Amino acid sequence: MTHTEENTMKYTLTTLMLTASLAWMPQLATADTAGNVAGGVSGAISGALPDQSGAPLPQVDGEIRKVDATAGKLTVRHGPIGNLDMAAMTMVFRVKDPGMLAQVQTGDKVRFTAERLDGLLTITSLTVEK
Ligand SMILES: [Cu+2]
Repeated sequence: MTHTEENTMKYTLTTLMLTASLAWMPQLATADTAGNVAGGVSGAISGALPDQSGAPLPQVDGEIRKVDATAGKLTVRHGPIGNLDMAAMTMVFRVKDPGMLAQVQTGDKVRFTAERLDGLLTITSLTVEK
């Protein structure tokens, strides 16, 4: 066996291994999705608490104070949020859907639902009050 052939063998092996690991990528992606499912399961566990029995999230009244399209965030002056044990205040929320940012302008009155997703307070649905 010449050195060239040996190198070719090594290259082929490396390629095979790479291919094998690449073939695993979709599995990893699935595993990641499974991780989200696991997150949902832990959410379901916390949902077993008496005050979170999977009821629909309460609609919260708010007024848009600032739209930060770059950061994907909204500053909202909001009323009490029962599901988050939060009193009325002005604060920054992440939005679940970036499209929400295009629906609102500073000063708009809105009704929204908010949840803690991945540890971040997130507006999960939003409607503008006309
Ligand atoms: Cu708040």
